[in-house]
Amino acid sequence: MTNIIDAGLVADQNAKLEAGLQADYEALGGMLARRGLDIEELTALAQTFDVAVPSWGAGTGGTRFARFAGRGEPRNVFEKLEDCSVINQLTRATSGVSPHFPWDKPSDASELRQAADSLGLVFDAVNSNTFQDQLGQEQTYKFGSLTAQSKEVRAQAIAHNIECIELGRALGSNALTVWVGDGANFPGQNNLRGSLERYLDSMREIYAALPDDWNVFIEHKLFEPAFYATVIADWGTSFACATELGPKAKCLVDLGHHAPNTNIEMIVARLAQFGKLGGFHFNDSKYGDDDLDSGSINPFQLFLVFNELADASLRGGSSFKPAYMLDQSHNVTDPIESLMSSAVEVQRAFVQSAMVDRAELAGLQGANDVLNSAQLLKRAFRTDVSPILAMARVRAGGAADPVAAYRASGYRDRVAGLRPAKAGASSSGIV
Ligand code: AOS
Ligand code: ZN
Ligand code: ZN
Repeated sequence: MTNIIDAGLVADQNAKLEAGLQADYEALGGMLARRGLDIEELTALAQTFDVAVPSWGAGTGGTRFARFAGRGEPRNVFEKLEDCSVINQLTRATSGVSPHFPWDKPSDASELRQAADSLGLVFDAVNSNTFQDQLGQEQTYKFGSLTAQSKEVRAQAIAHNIECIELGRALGSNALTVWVGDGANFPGQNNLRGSLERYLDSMREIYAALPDDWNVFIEHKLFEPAFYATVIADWGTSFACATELGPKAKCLVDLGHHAPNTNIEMIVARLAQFGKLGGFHFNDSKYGDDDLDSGSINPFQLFLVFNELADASLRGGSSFKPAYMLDQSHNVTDPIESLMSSAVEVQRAFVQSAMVDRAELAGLQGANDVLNSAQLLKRAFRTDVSPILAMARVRAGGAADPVAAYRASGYRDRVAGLRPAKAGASSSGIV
């Protein structure tokens, strides 16, 4: 595997932090032992964690008002892969890349797969894009895609999704994520039931093109760009459609796609209970689909989501394997730094949730000991597992402090020289 960041530099950076890390790790280990937890088991568990990085996240996002380009942004999918590889090299927790078509459409899929492979990366779920028009495209998605009134528009959107499956297949992926912004901006614009009927008809054709070992993930979102009525607005609609379509169709939960204060962990529990939890787009939000860095606003919510996942995996065993992806938009930070930090935050919630003694929790719940049930969760959430995460990275060849190592490497300056700034609009205004 090609290391983009010099391995010697990472080792030097780690050496500077080694004594402190060791001391913190031992102190934490002692504290956990008094709770009956083995720090080595938790570190080994942390090393199993993997969350895919969205290819579009490597560039600076934007809002509907403006996009302020970052330095050295990747200009094509190969450069996106290089950035993703830096993220994985330093965090050792992001071996997958989730590509978006046609933004990342390769002229030669095997060359792209080879490039990913040489960087130690694999392709995760592929994403279709029928929420914007591409240059030279015959039909417009202005009035919808898979749910459009026009048969020709729907046919084009279906064909695009099928092409995504074919590309994904050549890249070694095994899932297609479908998010459509289709819906209405005005009451009366669409027949609400008719739109969903057309969605299902279109999705049936896409579903029929799935290889045997593939899944299709239905991603719901409350609003935007349809501000009055989005066709796939909530988990109920997503669940109903996934159920209609069949076993390969599952629901994808993007943490930013709910009304404020929605109990997302309960949605996760419901979908897991009925075998329809396909995966996640992790991010954080304060108001709407803000696409802020994971864990930056509401880390307790992230922890509670993982608490449900821990429960589901205990019940479901190894067959319970939802796909983890980040889906963020970075407007004011270096995307590589944000994605590394987010991967670590999601991994943190994963490890913290493993520290909850589930038998003890069940006992407290059974005894209606409400206060101690809540405290049990809080105790895990309040425990700073940073030394475990750092140790897991170091042992796997990553960086004790990924952002510090990244800055010390001068990677951004280097690529800024090689990749001239790209003027104009975002490749992804919507994330
Ligand atoms: C849109 O809001 C969704 O989060 C999608 O996942 C979207 O396709 C992706 O973020 C790329 O723009
Ligand atoms: Zn998303
Ligand atoms: Zn979104």
